[in-house]
Amino acid sequence: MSDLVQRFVAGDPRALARAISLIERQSPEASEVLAALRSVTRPQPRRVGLTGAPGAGKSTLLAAMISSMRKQDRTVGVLAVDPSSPFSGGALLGDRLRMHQHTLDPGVFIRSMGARGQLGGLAPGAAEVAWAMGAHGFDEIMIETVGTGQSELDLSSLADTTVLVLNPNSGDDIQLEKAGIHEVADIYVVNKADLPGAQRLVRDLHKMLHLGTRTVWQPKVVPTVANADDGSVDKLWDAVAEHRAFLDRDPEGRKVDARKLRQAAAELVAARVHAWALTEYDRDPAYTELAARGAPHVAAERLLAQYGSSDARTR
Ligand SMILES: Nc1nc2c(ncn2[C@@H]2O[C@H](COP(=O)(O)OP(=O)(O)OP(=O)(O)O)[C@@H](O)[C@H]2O)c(=O)[nH]1
Ligand SMILES: [Mg+2]
Repeated sequence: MSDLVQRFVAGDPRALARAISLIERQSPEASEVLAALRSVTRPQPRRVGLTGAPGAGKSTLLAAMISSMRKQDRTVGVLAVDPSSPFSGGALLGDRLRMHQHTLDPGVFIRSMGARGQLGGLAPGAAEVAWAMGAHGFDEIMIETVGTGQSELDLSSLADTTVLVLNPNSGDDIQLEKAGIHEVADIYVVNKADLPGAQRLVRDLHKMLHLGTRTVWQPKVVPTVANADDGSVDKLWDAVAEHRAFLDRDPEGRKVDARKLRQAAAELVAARVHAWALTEYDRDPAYTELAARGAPHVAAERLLAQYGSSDARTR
């Protein structure tokens, strides 16, 4: 076993930080370390993902959720993914995290990642980083990301329980109409419930969710005031616990997991075809000419037909 793996398994936080850096740099050593860890570490803890519009209160909520776990002596690993930032690193987003009270607590590990220009989705490597935190032995893994449409989908394939953070009177009703949003969240939080309009949004959400097609898990709606100690955050943890019990108990719950996996797999395929199409464009000027003549869809059809032949994929 390499020295790094040994220190990682012994619980050295610097070994975790080092492993994460290797993953972020997509270093070949990262795959070796991850493979070695897979055989020696305990089963992964469940993950909670928080998403929502900028300023919805995700970080404030996260900090309050961490406090609530720390009172029970549970350790927490946090991954904050900012799809709008090309930067990664430990401290960069730290100021924005509103988690100062946790940064000196050895029972809490906080890491930020940028997204490096992936179509609005999560950073490549985010899944491995979350896994590495779980392997390191934290009791809870929490992931925060700003909602961009794509990032919610990515998050729902990364998290076991996806929490969508909404606010009263913030145009979220329009946001709710967006395709896909209905499907991805397991829990809807109406944060800033101290502001007017909260009850209305809670009611609208209940209406919307009952009209929804989802029959397997009936999503919860939880009002919270993240910056007040009013017990609402504990209610959110109760909802998370209910969802986890559902995942454990209900064989139908597996369908939800299968849906998430299917989503993740489809995105991987899309990313690969996208990369392939770009190299094909470079290789054959005919595609660029087609696109320049205002016929990118024709170029797309040809590319897809081309992709269907196996020699194209291995080229
Ligand atoms: N009134 C009220 N304000 C809140 C509540 N929760 C958070 N805030 C405030 O909302 C602002 C944004 O909170 P953040 O936690 O930074 O929001 P965020 O969703 O993490 O923001 P980004 O990471 O920038 O997307 C801060 O000024 C918080 O103090 C709440 O329940 N009620
Ligand atoms: Mg934040």
